[in-house]
Formats: sequence, C-alpha cells, structure tokens
Amino acid sequence: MANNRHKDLGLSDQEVLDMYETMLLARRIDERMWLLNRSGKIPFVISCQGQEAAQVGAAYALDRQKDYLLPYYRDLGAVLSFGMTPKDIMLSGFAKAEDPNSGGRQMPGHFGQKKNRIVTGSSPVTTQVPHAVGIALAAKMEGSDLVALVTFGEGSSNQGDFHEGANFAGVHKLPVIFLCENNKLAISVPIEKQLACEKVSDRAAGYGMPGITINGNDPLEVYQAVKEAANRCRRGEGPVLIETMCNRLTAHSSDDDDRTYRSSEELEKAKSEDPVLLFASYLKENGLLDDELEKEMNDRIMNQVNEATDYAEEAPYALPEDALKHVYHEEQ
Ligand SMILES: Cc1ncc(C[n+]2csc(CCOP(=O)(O)OP(=O)(O)O)c2C)c(N)n1
Repeated sequence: MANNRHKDLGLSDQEVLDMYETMLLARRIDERMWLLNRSGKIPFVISCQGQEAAQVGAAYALDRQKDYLLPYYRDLGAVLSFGMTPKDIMLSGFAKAEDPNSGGRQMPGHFGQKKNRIVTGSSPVTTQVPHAVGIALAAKMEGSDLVALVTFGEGSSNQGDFHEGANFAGVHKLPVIFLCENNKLAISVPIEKQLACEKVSDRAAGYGMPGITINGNDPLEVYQAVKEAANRCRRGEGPVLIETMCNRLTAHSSDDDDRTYRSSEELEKAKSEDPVLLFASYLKENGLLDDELEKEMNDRIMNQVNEATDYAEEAPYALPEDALKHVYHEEQ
C-alpha cells in the first residue's frame, strides 16, 4: 500500500532509491566475498547480510561530509554510505597493499579511512565506543557541531568499554550516538544468555540518556531515529542509545557453522524479514521501483563488484618491509 513515508521524513524519491542501491550494493559485495572465500581466494568474511537497513538508514541520517563513523565489522552498508568504494572493500578482502583500511594487514571488516572520517577499530569488540566518545569530547571542546556515530552488536554492549563510554558521554553530554545492531546472537550465544535486562536500550537510563528500541529492518525508521538523535546532539543535549532489532542472515563468519546452534526454522523466519527485500517492496508499492529499474540497478552494481574483484585480485601484495608501517612511531 502506497504511503510515501519517506516524504514525511523529508527524503526525496531519489534519496530513497540511493539508499536502496547502497543496501543492494552492500549485499552483492558480501555475497561475492563468500564465493571468493569458498573458492579459496580470500581468507575471511564477516557479513553485513540482514543489517543493511540499520546501517544505511543510520548513515544517511548524518552529515556524511562532517560527522564521524566508528563502525564495527558488519558495517559494510555504513562505510559504503560514507564513501568507501567496492574496490576499497575488495582490496581489503584480498589483503592487498592498496587497501585503504590497513594496507592489507588487518582482517576484512576492520574498516578505516581517514578521508571519509571512518575511524579504524581493533579486533577486541567495543573498543570503538570509547574512541567515539573521545571524538565527541574533542568536538565539544572545539565548539564543532559534528556528531560521532558508533555501532556495535548487542553482545558487545556487555563489554566494559560500552559502559565506560556511555557513562562518560552521559555525564558530559557529548554528541555521540550509540547504535546497537541487535541481531540476537553473539556468535552462538542467544540474546537471553547475554542480557539480564530485556532490552539493550534499557541500559540508557543508567547513563542519563534516552534509549529506544526500533525496527532495524526498516531503513526509514532507523533514519528517523538517528536524525532526531543527531539533532539532539547538535543542540548540545547529549547522547542517545538506539537499539535496532535485526537479523544475522549468515553464519557469524566464514569460519563458523551456524547449523550447530540455529534451527533452519529460525533462519527461515529471519530470511522472511530480509531488509533488502522489504525495502524493495516499499519502493515498488510507492511506484518508485519496478522490475526494469531493479534490473538496471543490479546490473550496474554487478559491474562494479566484478571490476572491483578483478582489480583487487590483480593488485600487488604489500612489501614485507612494510609490515610494521604505522605500528611504531618513525622519526621523519
Ligand atoms: C573483547 C573480545 N571478546 C571476544 C571476542 C570474540 N568475538 C568476536 S565477535 C564476537 C561476538 C560479538 O557479538 P555481537 O557484539 O552481538 O556482534 P555480532 O557479531 O552478533 O554482530 C565475539 C565474542 C572479541 N573479538 N573481542
């Protein structure tokens, strides 16, 4: 049923089509990564599949020329929205020297790109949270109205880093948005064995900030929540915790077999909530997308994915002597 909800949010038809194309691009890159992994060409994949709506909806609600993104490993949709390219992602998958994330020295999913204000993270989960709070503190001290968006899984919200960062941000009213992508699994551990409270957003009260739980399969709902949170941050009123409920449609990573802890019924239910398919339906119901345009978009995306794959596969590896580059301070 047509309802044009995006117009009420101030989003143009073109903007929602762009959001959809970014979600689809993330999905297609991710699917290619799995094929490359299973054919022995790349060592590791950690997927965004099922979380694209939360990632793209949140990123589009920010000022992508000014705000900072501190993503976690599933955030392919968010980093593409902030300007990373399929080529950048593939160079990281193949661990090549030109990889902007780390020169091929970090695992895939460790996103970082200075020119797009995507701040690199570490493998221990949740370390990005205190980093985001630090950036928000710097923004406040400098009188800038930029916002830091930090994302993490619900399992990561049990780490000390989350609580320390959230408390500091709450006390000092810092412009940081805590976005939890709750896919209800931390590797094999289900949500009921992770949290003693019902929702991750319940924790916000302890840190003096608003906390909300929303549908992470709907990019428009996420857009609205993050936009309102960003406006609040820019007014100097402090942080917000947003919990987006979504699904992980793949195993935890290419080194995991989720059949050992997730039933096929559970997976089927998750697939029935696929955000890429749901958003395509919304666009079709509102007359913005038809089969022809969808095919045109998909062809355009597949050309990019193919070009990026070929480029990265052919690209040279880093030199052995560069292994410690940027690890230790070097005298100029
Ligand atoms: C401090 C730390 N503990 C454990 C791990 C191993 N580990 C990697 S991902 C992960 C699960 C995190 O779950 P969640 O935060 O819910 O994110 P999801 O993978 O479900 O998106 C764990 C335990 C780690 N990387 N860092």
